[in-house]
Amino acid sequence: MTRQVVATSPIEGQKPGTSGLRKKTPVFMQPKYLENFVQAIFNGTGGAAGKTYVLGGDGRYFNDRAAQVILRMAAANGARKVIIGQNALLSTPAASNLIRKRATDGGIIMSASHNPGGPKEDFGVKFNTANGGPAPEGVTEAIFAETKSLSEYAILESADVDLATLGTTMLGEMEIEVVDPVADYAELMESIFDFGAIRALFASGFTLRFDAMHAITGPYAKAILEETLGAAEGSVVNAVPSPDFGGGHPDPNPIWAKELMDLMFSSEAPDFGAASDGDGDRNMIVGRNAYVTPSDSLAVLAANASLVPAYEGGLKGVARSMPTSRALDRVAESLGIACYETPTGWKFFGNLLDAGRATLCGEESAGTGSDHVREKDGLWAVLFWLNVLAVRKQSVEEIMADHWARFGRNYYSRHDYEAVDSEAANGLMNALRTRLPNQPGREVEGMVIEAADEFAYDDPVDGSRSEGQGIRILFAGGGRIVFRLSGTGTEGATLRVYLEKVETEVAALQDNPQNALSGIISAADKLAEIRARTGRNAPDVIT
Ligand code: G16
Repeated sequence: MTRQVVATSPIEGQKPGTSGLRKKTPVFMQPKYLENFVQAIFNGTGGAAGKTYVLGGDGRYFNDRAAQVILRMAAANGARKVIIGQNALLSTPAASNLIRKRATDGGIIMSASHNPGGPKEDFGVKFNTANGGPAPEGVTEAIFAETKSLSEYAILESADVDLATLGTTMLGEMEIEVVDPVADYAELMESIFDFGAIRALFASGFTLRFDAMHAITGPYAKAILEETLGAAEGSVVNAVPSPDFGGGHPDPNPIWAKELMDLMFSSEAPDFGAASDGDGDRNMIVGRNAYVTPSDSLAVLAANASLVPAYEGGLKGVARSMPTSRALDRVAESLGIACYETPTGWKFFGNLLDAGRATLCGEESAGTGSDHVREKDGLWAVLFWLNVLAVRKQSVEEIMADHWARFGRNYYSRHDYEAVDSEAANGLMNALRTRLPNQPGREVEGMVIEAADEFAYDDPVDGSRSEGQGIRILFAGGGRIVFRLSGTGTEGATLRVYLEKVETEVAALQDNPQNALSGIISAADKLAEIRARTGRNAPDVIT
């Protein structure tokens, strides 16, 4: 087993985005591409010598090969130990839990989340720090800086490590512990929720369909929902993770989880439907005839948190990403707790959670979580809903109607224009930016613009400032449009248009969101000249 120091040179474009480095798989598989980025992670975080890391991924194509490379590089860089999920599998929240529970120095997660996987699809690598959360911007900037000056990387020459067998082995001087990916996570869930109440719910005949979308949550959901909580066998579908997610797009939203949506709106619908994504941090909640938007789900969970054992003492505060609807703000107001508004990206919640300022966090992009880990957590959100349903003994539809009647409804939708020409997308954003000062007071589609700005965030804990986080147009009466370019796409630019309108009239609470938002939707096109600048007549994805 020899340690090799391989000469290399910087590779362009290794800048981590919203959540780590995501590229097309063939890009990641190019000679030295993965190696350069992994060496940059080690160099940018003070070296690997003597450190302990967690390693795992969502099982997508190249996950197994990348894991072997990362292990050999960690060993060659002097790491003390790597704790790795069996067969290099770990859901993102399970990885976050292990990083915290075992008090490690951080972890490397191999995933491109909800993006499709396969030889021609997407792959990704991200570094999480010792708190279990995605590296904050200061760290990702240091890693990026390393990618631009790298001249060599270190790797051990060795045979593949057996990752199928649980237990401890050595790779050179480094210890490798292969762990059951599910066990610690399942234990954590049991410490948070009222498993007795959920068990009783299933025993009473309550039915569920959980769509794991051929991705990582299959084994977790089978073990927890079916084997521990007593959901009928077969309630978890598409439960075997596959390297290309069964050829699908493992993004739990009404478009990509259409089969589940169709079922939930049919006469065969079970009581509750849910789905998670490629790496298990996103969730979709849908009741019988009732799709719950991620923003509404976050608000409902906050309003009902006292029904869950871990949160019955009250929430310290809540946080949402800026484009997430402001339904949460009204719940926070009624609870008399702070509601923080952060830029898009789970990494921005880390400081608030660590400082004990927030207990629950969430994003419109199907992410909800709490201070139990430092990632969003798909299955946790599903269990939270089940706990609430078990206690309230109402349907999802009834819970939503009740919530809107109490707090009003924030009609909400996101329109995505994918793989848009990057120049056109930047041109659209620049034009909006230039016109910002002239917007207040302007009338569009019968609505008056009250304020317009580009969101910047001053972290209240460490004082860091993040600029250029989305353009906001705020209308009198609570309507809002946000324009942002995605930081997770791997092809061209993805323009995200976030649309919101507040309704408090009881008679108008049950409308179709696209209908309720029609004025806001045409205002967005007028303000940003979407059709003219992108050449698109309609969004690719509406959530
Ligand atoms: C990642 C981040 C989320 C973010 C989402 C969308 O989610 O962790 O915080 O909201 O991307 O980001 P963007 O709008 O920049 O594409 P995931 O599930 O992909 O890790």
